Formats: sequence, structure tokens, C-alpha cells
Amino acid sequence: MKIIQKTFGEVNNRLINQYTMVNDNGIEVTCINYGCIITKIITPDKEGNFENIVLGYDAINDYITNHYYFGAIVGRVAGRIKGAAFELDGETYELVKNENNNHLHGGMTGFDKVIWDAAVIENDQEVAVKFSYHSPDGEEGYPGNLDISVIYSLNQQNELSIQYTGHTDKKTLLNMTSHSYFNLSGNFKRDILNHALKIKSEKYLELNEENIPTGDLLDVTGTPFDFTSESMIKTGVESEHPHNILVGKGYDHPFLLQTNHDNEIILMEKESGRTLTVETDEVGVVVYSGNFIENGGYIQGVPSRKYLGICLETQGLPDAIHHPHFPSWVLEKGEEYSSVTKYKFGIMNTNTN
Ligand code: FUC
Repeated sequence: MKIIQKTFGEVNNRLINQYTMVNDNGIEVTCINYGCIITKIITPDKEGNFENIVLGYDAINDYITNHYYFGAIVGRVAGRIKGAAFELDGETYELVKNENNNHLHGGMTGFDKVIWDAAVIENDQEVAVKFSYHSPDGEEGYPGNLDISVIYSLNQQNELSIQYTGHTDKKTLLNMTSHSYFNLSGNFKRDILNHALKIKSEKYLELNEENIPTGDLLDVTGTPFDFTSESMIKTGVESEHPHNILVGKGYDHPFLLQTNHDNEIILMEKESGRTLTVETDEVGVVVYSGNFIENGGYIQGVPSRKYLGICLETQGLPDAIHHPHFPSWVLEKGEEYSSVTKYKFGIMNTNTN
């Protein structure tokens, strides 16, 4: 195993470094210390062709102007906070409004748009990069000085693990996620409509017309949201179900996970034979099928368009601060925020398809 470091670009006169972790099976994960962005993940298909399976750019400027959060760490709070305001201990906090009247993905300058410190970790079992960031009291409107770290580690079992840690000096909100757009076809040869997904989830969250949870948890049975047995992404894209149409035809929905660290999310593409298994500590996953990726321009040589990638954003349920019956992601002073999500890269068993 090894880590290869080089300069990726420059932001505000600071050099941005690129780290490529490589295991002995040839799996590669590349990340940079701007937004903790994962720029590339190279894995083999069933024929042994090594190709990229995440949307990304080659130049730092594309990431600076990008509003898709490609590969980035999102925070302090992933998803939308209604009205860009919340109350904690009787005090009202106003957040930056960056989507209509609401707050999205940590604001204008969220964790995806800041420079992180980085340290390389290498041992017999794995190669890793530890990113750290100090988010000052009041940043984007949130209370508390917050110190966070995100560790990306790759092992010989072809697992990428993301470990999130956070501490605050004042009660605050913290609900981070990773925003990679996966496309298992390899180098985006095909869109994700024929990717099959399996999720151990019997409930998804109803959204309003601003993509914010209404508070209602709905049963997946008999709907395009039923991934309890594998189902294609095109099921929801082609469906007339009002909840698929509401989010621009497809998925942009939080699912409540029934189980953790138990193969709870599996993405597969038969043609390439690639599989991605996601396991997490988190209570939910937002499945976003890339409905808002615009036409025009190129993404690593491929014309930009809808459904070119799928995000599987493991996290606490969105806007929980306004829904007391959702599990809380309020972080107390002195408490540790700690969460792990693992991504295992595999190949389908050809005997079963
Ligand atoms: C996802 C979605 C949003 C948004 C963003 C880029 O997390 O929930 O709707 O489009 O990504």
C-alpha cells in the first residue's frame, strides 16, 4: 500500500495538495485538502479494467465554482434547514440563506469550500489521510467553536472508511456527510439509470415543494421507494409518483435505515459487474439521483447531464432540529461527535446474475 502526494492547485495563495491512496489490489482513492473532496476512485470491473467511479474535476477552479458538492464533505449540517433559523436553549440562531429562504449543506462557505489541514497515516493494515478543520464560533451563523476531523482510510479488503469526529465549546448542530456521486459503469460510460439499489429501509421521508421534510415518515411498500429488494434507479425516474416528480423526476429523499453495519446499502451495475456496499453508524441515507445536474460543459470529458451520478449520503435525518421526533444531531459542549461510514468496492458474483 502507498500514498502518493502532489500539488493539485492553489486557493487564496495556499497550495492545495492531492493524496492518492493505493492498496495492493490496485484500488485508488484520490482526495484533496480543499473541501476534503474525493476527486477519483479507481476500481476494477468484472474484466479487470480499472476505471473511475466518482464524478470529479481535474482543476481546482472547477471545484471552486461547482455547486454540485462533487465528492466533498458537507457540513456543519447536511441538507436543508427550513427558514435558515433554529432555536437552542431559548436563543434563536440565523443561518446563511443559500437556497431561497433556507440553509443548504452548511451555507455559502460550508466545509466543502474551505481548506483543511492534512496529515498522512500509514501502517500495515491501511493508508489514510486525516483532515482537520477549525470552524469558528458564528461561522455561517452556527454557534460554538467547532473542531472537526475527517479520516479517509483505505485497506486491503477494498474498503474506504470515512471517520468523522467533532468537538464544540458551545452547544451546536453537527450532521456531516460525504457527497460523492457514484457511477459504477466506469469513466461515466453510461448514466446511473440502470444501476440497481438495495436498501434495508421500510420508511422514507415525505418532502415539501422546497425539498424539506414535512415530518411524515412514509411506508415504501408498493412505491418506487421500495428498495428492500433490488430495484433500478430508472424506476423512480420514469415513475409518475408525485414524490419522484416533485424532486425533478427521480430521488432526492432521506431513507430511514433499519440496521447498521449489516450490508444496509448496496449499489450494483450488472454491465460492469461493479458493486458498492455502504455501511454506516448513521440513522439515514439521502439517495440523490443527480436530477439537478445541468446540461452544458463536460465532466472529465463526458457531457454534463442529469443522472450521471448517484449520491448515497449517510447522515442524520434532515432538518431534525425542527422535528423533535427525528433523532437529534445537537452536539453538546464536552460531547464527542463520532460517526463512521464504510464503502466496500466489489464485483458481482457472476453465478447469481
Ligand atoms: C443533494 C440534494 C440537493 C442538492 C445537492 C446538490 O444533497 O439533496 O437537492 O441538489 O445535493
